[in-house]
Amino acid sequence: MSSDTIAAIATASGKGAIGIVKISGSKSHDIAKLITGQNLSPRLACYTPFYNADGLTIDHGIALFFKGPDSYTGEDVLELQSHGNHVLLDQLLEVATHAGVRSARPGEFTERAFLNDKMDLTQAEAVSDLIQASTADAASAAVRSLQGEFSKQVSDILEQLLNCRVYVESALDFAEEEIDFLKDSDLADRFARLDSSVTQLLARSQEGILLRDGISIVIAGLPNVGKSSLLNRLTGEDTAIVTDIAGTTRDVLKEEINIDGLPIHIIDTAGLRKSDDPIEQEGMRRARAQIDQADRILFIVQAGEYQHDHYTAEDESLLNELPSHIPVSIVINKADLMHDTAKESTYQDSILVSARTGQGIEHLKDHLKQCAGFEKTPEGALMARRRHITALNNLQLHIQMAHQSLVNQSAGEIAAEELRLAQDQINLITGEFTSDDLLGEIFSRFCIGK
Ligand SMILES: Nc1nc2c(ncn2[C@@H]2O[C@H](COP(=O)(O)OP(=O)(O)OP(=O)(O)O)[C@@H](O)[C@H]2O)c(=O)[nH]1
Ligand SMILES: [Mg+2]
Repeated sequence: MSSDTIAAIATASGKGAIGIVKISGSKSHDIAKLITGQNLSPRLACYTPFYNADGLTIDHGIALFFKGPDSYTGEDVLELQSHGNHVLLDQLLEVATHAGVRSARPGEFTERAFLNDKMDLTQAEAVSDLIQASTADAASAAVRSLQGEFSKQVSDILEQLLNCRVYVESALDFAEEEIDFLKDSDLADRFARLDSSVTQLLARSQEGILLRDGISIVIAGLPNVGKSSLLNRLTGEDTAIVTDIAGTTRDVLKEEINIDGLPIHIIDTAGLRKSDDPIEQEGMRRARAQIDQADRILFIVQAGEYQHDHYTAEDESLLNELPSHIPVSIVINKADLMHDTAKESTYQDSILVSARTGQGIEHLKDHLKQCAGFEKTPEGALMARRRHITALNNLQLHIQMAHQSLVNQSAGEIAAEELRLAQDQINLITGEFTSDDLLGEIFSRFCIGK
């Protein structure tokens, strides 16, 4: 348990009805006495005057004392609810500081909760994800993980894995019977179940990550093809300037929409063409910088009146210049200008829309969802981190290798080793083997006071 006591303002900065100061550590009870003038009973809300460091009453509010280990951090915790004014809150903090309490680092309360076994690492990370969640779906996924659903799935996988390990290792102890024993169909079932549990957890976690991070889409193409009009149509707002003058957009415009809970960061850029205008050149440089970082490029071309004249030679050469590692969706805009006969023909690899009339926009949204691999799992998304996905993928590989070495080579020793490596991956997720550096990195991304 940490020896020093920490304090922070837990509410967002600015003025509000209520502001909260949180203190955790062995000095919490003494600080409560200094600030309220009384000995607080645990878990009893106490309406009391608050005194500053000079002993003057600065406010009346609620003080709550939690005796460790029955608290958020597992230590003695004091929560002071005053009016939400930082001048007041700062004075409350000052009393604590004078008594030798130091300011908490970002995420330090939750870090202590983790170190004192109040929650595991995935739950601690879910706290931060819940605070940051920008959609209701992302928040639900974070709550599921915070309530331990992710951890429960992981421990279920661990149990199954241990089962397989015991089975394989005990087979090794009976070397003569090894081959038959390891080829037992019951063992194959166990491996299959384990594999499918990992697959299911991966799907739910990937959905959670998508709900939190979304995907970023850059709208690119020649000038005047309707990129900004498409941005406006997708967001339903009149954000970008649209004119019939080629080279209207110069700045990079960023907007966010969500499609069935999937956040999509849409970036409108300057049309790409040869130009001597230094402002337009800078716009194009910025456009290309955005393109390089996108998850996907929406390459817009203008519909020709007839089917065969959609792509100009300029479109083609621009398309060939795009970075090859970023996936591209070709969107043919201005469908309303097309001849009826051309509309009837379908274009396999491209999406036909009209930013003006809204035609094809729903189809485009479905396409984006599909490209992102966004599928709602029946059990619900679980908030997770990319490192969890990496660990789960590695875990699955080790399990598959173990199974193969049993089936193909009857190599029990190798299988046992693979299963041991698989277990290391689980320990990485739960935080059992996590290095201090990684812990520092994880908690530093929290807000102060949590
Ligand atoms: N008929 C029709 N006109 C459109 C459509 N989309 C855009 N336009 C028109 O095409 C012209 C150019 O539209 P913008 O959205 O400014 O095109 P842009 O690609 O952003 O152009 P730059 O910013 O110059 O690169 C405007 O006159 C729009 O009204 C569409 O779906 N149908
Ligand atoms: Mg534009």
